[in-house]
Amino acid sequence: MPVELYGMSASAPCRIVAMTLEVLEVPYEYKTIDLMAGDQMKPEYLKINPQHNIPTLVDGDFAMNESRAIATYLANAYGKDSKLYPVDPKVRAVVDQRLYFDMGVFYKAIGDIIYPKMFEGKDPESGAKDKLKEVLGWVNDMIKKSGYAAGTDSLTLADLAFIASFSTLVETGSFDVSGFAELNAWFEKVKGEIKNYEKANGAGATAMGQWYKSKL
Ligand SMILES: N[C@@H](CCC(=O)N[C@@H](CS)C(=O)NCC(=O)O)C(=O)O
Repeated sequence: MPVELYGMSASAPCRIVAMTLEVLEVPYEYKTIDLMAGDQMKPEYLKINPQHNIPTLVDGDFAMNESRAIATYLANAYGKDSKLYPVDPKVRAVVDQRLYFDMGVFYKAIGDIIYPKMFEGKDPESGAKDKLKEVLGWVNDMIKKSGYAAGTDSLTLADLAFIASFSTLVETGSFDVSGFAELNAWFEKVKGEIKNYEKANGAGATAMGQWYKSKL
């Protein structure tokens, strides 16, 4: 039975998981959970994810949420020799650092720019743009070292998490990212290294961008 990914393509966390499945070439079935329709609160979904968020992964009798933890599970379970989640403790630690940073800092700073408008019809709080600029500078510096997010010589889960976040920001057009040269070069390069990029991330990021723009 193929693994099942419950989610929505507009959701950046869901796109991290979809890209991981594509890069690892794991067959999967995409089960759409439409947040606008309230699918996440249905009893059958709450059984597999009482936290009622997306994504959720179901692999046989095993179910879990939290996108970046799902990505590391998939790499451990299906990509044992893959460079996507390196086994060297220090290299893996840097990948993990990037994943936590993506959730708590990078995507957070992006959300602080786009979510107030999308969900509350408000402008971002003062200081949010300066914070995002600082965070983008850090991300640019991380990438500068080797052209990949974790300083490796090839794609890792850190790149998948960062591209889900960054593509969302770019598609909203809510922030001028042109000053971050290495980040933009990385974005163009890495898109071409992710199998079925458009299906797994590009289309969903565009949808998120259109949704944001519809609220302006
Ligand atoms: N840290 C979580 C965040 C998941 C998340 O916030 N998902 C949002 C959509 S992007 C959601 O499901 N919201 C609906 C809800 O929480 O009920 C992850 O990375 O998986």
